[in-house]
Amino acid sequence: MTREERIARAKTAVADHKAAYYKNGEYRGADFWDFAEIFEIIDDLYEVTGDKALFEQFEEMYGFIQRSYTDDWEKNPFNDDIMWLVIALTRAYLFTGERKYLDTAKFNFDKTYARAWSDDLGGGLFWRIENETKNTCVNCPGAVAASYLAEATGDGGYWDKAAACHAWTVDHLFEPETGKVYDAMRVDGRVSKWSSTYNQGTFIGSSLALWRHTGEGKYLRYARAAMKYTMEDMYDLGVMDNEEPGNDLPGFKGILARYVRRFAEEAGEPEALAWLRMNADIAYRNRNEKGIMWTQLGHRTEEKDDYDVFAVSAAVSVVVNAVG
Ligand code: 7K2
Repeated sequence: MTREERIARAKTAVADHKAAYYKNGEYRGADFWDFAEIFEIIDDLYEVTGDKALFEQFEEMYGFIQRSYTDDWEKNPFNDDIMWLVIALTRAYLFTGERKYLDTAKFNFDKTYARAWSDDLGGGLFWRIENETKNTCVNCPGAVAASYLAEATGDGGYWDKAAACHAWTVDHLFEPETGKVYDAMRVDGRVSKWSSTYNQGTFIGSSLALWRHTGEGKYLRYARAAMKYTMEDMYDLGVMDNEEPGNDLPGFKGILARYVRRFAEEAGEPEALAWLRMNADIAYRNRNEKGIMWTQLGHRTEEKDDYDVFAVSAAVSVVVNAVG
C-alpha cells in the first residue's frame, strides 16, 4: 500500500467516525476525556497529512470546549482528564499558532499541576482530587503535556515538571528489566501492577520527549523496553483483539497507537510501525457498512448504531497513526 493510499484510508476512517457522531464541534456521547482523546486523533491526522482544512475542525472543537467546560476546568475532579485535554489543545496550538488554545491549555495545566503534585510517596501527581492514588494515567500524560508546553512556550520550567512526573513513574511504577508499566500506587504504598495499552503508550511518549530534549540514553532505553513489552508480552506481535468490555478500556489502544508511530519515527524502529500497520489493515478490513470499526480489531464490526463513540475511536487512531 502506498503512502497516498494509507492517507486516503485514514481520512475515510476519520470521516466515517465523524459522519456517525460529529456535529458542530461535538462528538455525540463523548465525555470530557473521550472528547480529548478524539481531539488527539484529529491532531494525529494533521500530523500525518498536513491538511490545513482540519484547522476548521480544531476551531469548532475549541468552541465546544468553551461552551461545555468554559476556560477553567477545575470542576472536573479527574486530574488526568485535564492533562489529556491540555495535550490535545497544545498540539493544536503547535500546528495552528492559535494563541487561545495555548492560553487555555497552560492555565489549566498550571492549576492542575499545583493541586495534584505532592510530596507523598516521594512526589508525583495524584489521579483525582481526593488524593488517594498516584497513577501512571496522570503522571505520564502530565509529563507529555509539560513537554508540549515547554516546546510551545520556551519555558524550561515545564521540562523540569515533565522530568519530575516521569522520574516518579519510573521509580514507582516501572519494571526496567521487562518494560512493564504498572497502573497505580495508593497512598499506603500498595501497587496495582496491571498494565494497559494507554499507560504503556504515554510512558513511551514521555520517555521519547525527554530523550529528544536531554539526549540522555536512559530515556530511549525506557521507551524501547516499554514498546517491546507491549508488542511482545502483551500481544505476542499479534492483532490487538481485546479491551472489551469496560467503561474506558475500549478506547485505550487508540492512545497507544500515536506513540507507536512516534517511537518508530524517532527511535528509528520500523518494526513497531509494521506491527501497527498490520493492526490497521485487519481493523479496516473488519469495518462495518458505515465504516465503523470495533475495538477488538480482529472481529468483524456489527451493523449496529449504538457503539460507544470512544470505543470505536480506537481503531480510527490505529488507522490514522499507521500512516507513519
Ligand atoms: O483507575 C484509573 C486508572 O488507573 C485505570 O488504569 C483505569 C482503568 O481507570 C482509571 S482511569 C480512567 C479515567 C479517565 N478519566 C476519566 C474517568 O472517567 C476514567 O475513569 O479503566
